[in-house]
Amino acid sequence: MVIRSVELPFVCGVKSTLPKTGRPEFVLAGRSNVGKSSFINALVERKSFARTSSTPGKTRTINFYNVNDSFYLVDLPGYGYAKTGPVEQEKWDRMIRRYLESGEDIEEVVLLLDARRIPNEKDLQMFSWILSTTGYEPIVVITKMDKLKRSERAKALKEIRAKLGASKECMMIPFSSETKEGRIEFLDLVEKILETEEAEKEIAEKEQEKN
Ligand SMILES: Nc1nc2c(ncn2[C@@H]2O[C@H](COP(=O)(O)OP(=O)(O)OP(=O)(O)O)[C@@H](O)[C@H]2O)c(=O)[nH]1
Ligand SMILES: [Mg+2]
Repeated sequence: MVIRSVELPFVCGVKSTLPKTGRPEFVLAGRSNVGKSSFINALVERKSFARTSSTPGKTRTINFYNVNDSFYLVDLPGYGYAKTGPVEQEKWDRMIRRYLESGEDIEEVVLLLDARRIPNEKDLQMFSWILSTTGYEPIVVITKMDKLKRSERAKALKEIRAKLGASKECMMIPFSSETKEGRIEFLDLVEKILETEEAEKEIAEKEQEKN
């Protein structure tokens, strides 16, 4: 997929009304500092389009990135970061839940996990919450793969999959925003999903014409 354009038309705070984008949305969920915003930058090949930081808690709004006028990448604030205190954290968690539960255009939820860490309680909760809310396992993206030695890769991926209790079919993409590993794979997957979506729409429209 060639990235022709990227825009950030909607930025939502805790109390904002969520936009109706009318395009398939790919939502990025994950712990603070896991690399959600960096993932977006790597995908669209813009060094700092989405703001990133080495201190957790950088993204504090829901940001809707319009890519090619064809789909959205949605950057969420990270969960599990409580520097601002439990009250603020609870507000964010509620905002994220509200969006994930009611977002009509959500096509896929992508759960990002750090290659160097065994998923914690929050990650496991998120995984099973996504499964029960959407009916599907999320696409799992394993970030910061560049931090692992070659010899550690297979073991790390296996351990994460086991801890999640993910099915064999659950997509797990090793990724690095440094080396761009996994970029093409993820974009190809998005393309395939969009094509399937298009084909299904056409079939539905033809069926409707018949009736
Ligand atoms: N080496 C390496 N560092 C990464 C990678 N992805 C992100 N980082 C670094 O990790 C830190 C956090 O990245 P962000 O993209 O801001 O993380 P985030 O998930 O958006 O964080 P919040 O907005 O706080 O939820 C930054 O210092 C990034 O440079 C990666 O693939 N490899
Ligand atoms: Mg961020």
